[in-house]
Amino acid sequence: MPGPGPAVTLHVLPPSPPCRTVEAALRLKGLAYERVDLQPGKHQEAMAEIYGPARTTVPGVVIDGTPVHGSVAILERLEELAPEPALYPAPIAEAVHEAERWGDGRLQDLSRYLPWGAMHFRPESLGTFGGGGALDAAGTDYAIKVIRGTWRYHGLTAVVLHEALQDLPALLDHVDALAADGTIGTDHVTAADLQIGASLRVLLTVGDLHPLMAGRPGEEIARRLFPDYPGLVPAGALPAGWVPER
Ligand SMILES: N[C@@H](CCC(=O)N[C@@H](CS)C(=O)NCC(=O)O)C(=O)O
Repeated sequence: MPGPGPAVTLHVLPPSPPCRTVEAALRLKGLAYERVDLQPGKHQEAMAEIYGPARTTVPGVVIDGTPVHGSVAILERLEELAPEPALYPAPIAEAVHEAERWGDGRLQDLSRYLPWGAMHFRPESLGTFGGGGALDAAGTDYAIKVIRGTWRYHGLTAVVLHEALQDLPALLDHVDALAADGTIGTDHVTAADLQIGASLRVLLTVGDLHPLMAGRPGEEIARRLFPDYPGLVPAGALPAGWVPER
């Protein structure tokens, strides 16, 4: 039987950082929702049917029959629907909007490139992302196919991966600055915490990135807000010298 709140259906690919962002926001707002896990590859057709032909990425939500597509638009809509607790608290709302949009850019790209990039070198670790251990030989054959397909889909090459790694230190410095000025990382969780924290949590699945991230505010936010995120590509996967020094 429908509850007193709006009817919310969330469409996701489960490991996706912006999907985690939206799910965390729904929980924070105390809104009941039904989550539909789409099948990678088939998700585009399903999303286009609901959200329109140009809107094939996840996440999307349908709220009382109205589709809203993309993590930023969804968080803004959730704020209208359930103003408390505020995702954009009044005194810092503008800074939070800006930081959220920043997090929806290059940092989110890296959260896709770097785990898939590192996995190329340790394909058996794909099994850990499903909550299991490293894959056996037959499983690794399958993982190699999946990882190759994902590299093709994202336009990943070794050069793209190397460039992404070189961009990471400046992005992490910006996260430090946002925490230092109180836009993220306080007890009051904002839209920017959820957007940035989800991407950083996925980056923590790459063991080679731990030295760059350890002990910094971004790591604390990511682990606090997204405690359960399986998967680890063991340190030493990426070619020597590709990860910048801290
Ligand atoms: N910036 C968008 C990103 C959407 C996006 O690229 N989502 C990825 C998952 S993280 C996706 O749908 N990938 C599959 C695809 O591109 O078809 C948002 O935050 O909603």
